Amino acid sequence: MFQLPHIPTAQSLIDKTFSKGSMEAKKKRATSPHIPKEVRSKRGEEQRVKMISTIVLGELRSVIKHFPSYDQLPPFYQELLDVRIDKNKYKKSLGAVQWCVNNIEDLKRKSYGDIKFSRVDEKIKRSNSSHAFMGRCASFIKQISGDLDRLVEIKVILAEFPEIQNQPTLVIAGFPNVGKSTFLRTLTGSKVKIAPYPFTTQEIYIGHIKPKYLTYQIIDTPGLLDRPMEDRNPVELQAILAMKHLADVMLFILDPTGNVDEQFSLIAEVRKNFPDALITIAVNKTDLIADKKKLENIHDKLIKIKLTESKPLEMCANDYDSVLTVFREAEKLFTGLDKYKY
Ligand SMILES: Nc1nc2c(ncn2[C@@H]2O[C@H](COP(=O)(O)OP(=O)(O)OP(=O)(O)O)[C@@H](O)[C@H]2O)c(=O)[nH]1
Ligand SMILES: [Mg+2]
Repeated sequence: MFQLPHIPTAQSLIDKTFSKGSMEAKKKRATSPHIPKEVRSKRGEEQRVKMISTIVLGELRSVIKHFPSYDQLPPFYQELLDVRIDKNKYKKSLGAVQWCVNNIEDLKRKSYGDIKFSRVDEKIKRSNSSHAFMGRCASFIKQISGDLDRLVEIKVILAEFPEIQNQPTLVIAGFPNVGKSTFLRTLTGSKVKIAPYPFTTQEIYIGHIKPKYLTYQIIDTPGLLDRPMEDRNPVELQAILAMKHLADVMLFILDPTGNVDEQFSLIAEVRKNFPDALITIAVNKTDLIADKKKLENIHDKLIKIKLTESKPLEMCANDYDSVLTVFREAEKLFTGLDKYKY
């Protein structure tokens, strides 16, 4: 999703740049043998400082430039980051890299000046300046060692973030194991993991479908249990964020072979939290229900407790035709949205 740069460890940055600096200094001393040795040695030390600071600053500036600043992230990504990591640590780590850049810039200016404006015969003074530069430079880099390591962890998290498009969006929600991922896979061909146990989906997954002119974004979410918002874990919170920030329409999938009252209660809770949400409900796994009366009872109860006004659709999430029928029903709710116009 984000194009993030390579992040070096503090030690690898020190090792790489210092050895490059010493190679360049040596090269400079060896070129133009007609020039006096002291002059070449002076140029060598200038080159060392220049080379080390150029590489270190280049790598660290690239980290700052390519990592998105937290405050500029769209709200969905900000909150998604919040459920995965502590945003203050993120800000602090980027701030620490900037601190290191500022210090090395100052240090370079001073050390380079000391060497450049030294007299040719001040070899010891130059060598001391050069050593002091390397010592302080290494010390600045070591001080942000933990921050660089943390940015590596954050990079892994950011790289996995789903790529959200500005398209009409259907968010699939429901209890764990009800067939949400199966629905996404059957409808869009998306290779999401499906398994006969709950909590299979741990993150948000996206598929697309273009039935006619418009491309829809279909979002599969981790399963939700019926519990208050404050008790939800970070995995569940991702589903809530998709509902809050991304859903134009929500599709609730019910599993008639599970505890239906708890599933009703979940829909009621979501309705309470998102009173303006456009929600459609489908009853899945109908192939497993021999007693059709049971399905009738579910329908009646949904209408009675005012979770839906019309009879919810029935489907078998492995069966494309029934899945498409449910999608078509959800599609009707998109009419009137700005994004829906074409
Ligand atoms: N018989 C039958 N099994 C189904 C149907 N839909 C899904 N399943 C099965 O139900 C199990 C759970 O399906 P998933 O699609 O992984 O369910 P989920 O809602 O994404 O589950 P979580 O990711 O854990 O929330 C799998 O074994 C599916 O094969 C259906 O219509 N009929
Ligand atoms: Mg799933």
